[in-house]
Amino acid sequence: MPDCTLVIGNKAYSSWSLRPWLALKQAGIPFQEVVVPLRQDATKAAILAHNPAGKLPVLHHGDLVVWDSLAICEYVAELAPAAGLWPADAAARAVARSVSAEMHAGFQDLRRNLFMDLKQRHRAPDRVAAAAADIARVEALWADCRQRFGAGGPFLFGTFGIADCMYAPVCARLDGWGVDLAPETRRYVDAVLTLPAVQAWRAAAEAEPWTIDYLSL
Ligand SMILES: N[C@@H](CCC(=O)N[C@@H](CS)C(=O)NCC(=O)O)C(=O)O
Repeated sequence: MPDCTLVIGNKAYSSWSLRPWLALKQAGIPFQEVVVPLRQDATKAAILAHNPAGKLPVLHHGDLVVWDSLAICEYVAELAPAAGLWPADAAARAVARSVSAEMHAGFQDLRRNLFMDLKQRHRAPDRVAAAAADIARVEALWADCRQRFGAGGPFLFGTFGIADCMYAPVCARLDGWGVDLAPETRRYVDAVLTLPAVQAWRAAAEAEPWTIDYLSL
């Protein structure tokens, strides 16, 4: 297999980067990683050197360039079909794709107010309130997936998959901002956050030298 390199933003803040990184790790595909620190003078030029679309993450696999978190996750699923990153059942797979796309395209209030910050925990009831409708939708969505498709394990569709990659940063946000959660939501959040790969990402994030104060931006 040609060399695989995933270019990502700082692990403490780059929620989009966590998603395909987790897919690669869970699929057992070896890859190099390059971290481009966000919000520095050289950031834009550094990203453009890796991805003409100007965003991270981007995957380089030999000569192939794949950008956008969900497109990379899809590619990883094709590289490693045995990893079962999409459910085998067509109906479950269609719902898994729907919930992944909903995350990819939506939840702006949650993303804007409860940004991912793995360097510190925040308490801001006003921000949680501003994201309340998105949080309610996420909890309902997860409960529905777990109830209909989750019998085979602790994840949205039982075993770990791309839908879980897409929501892993949401788990970190809900946990990091101290959001009150239904017990079943808490169980799912804990299942994701205690995955060894997620813990490894968090440890690397905590060790990063860069700090961004998003509250003051
Ligand atoms: N829809 C894109 C979003 C990517 C994105 O917004 N990435 C941020 C980092 S988390 C970025 O590249 N920011 C740098 C910039 O916009 O200059 C994806 O899913 O990959």
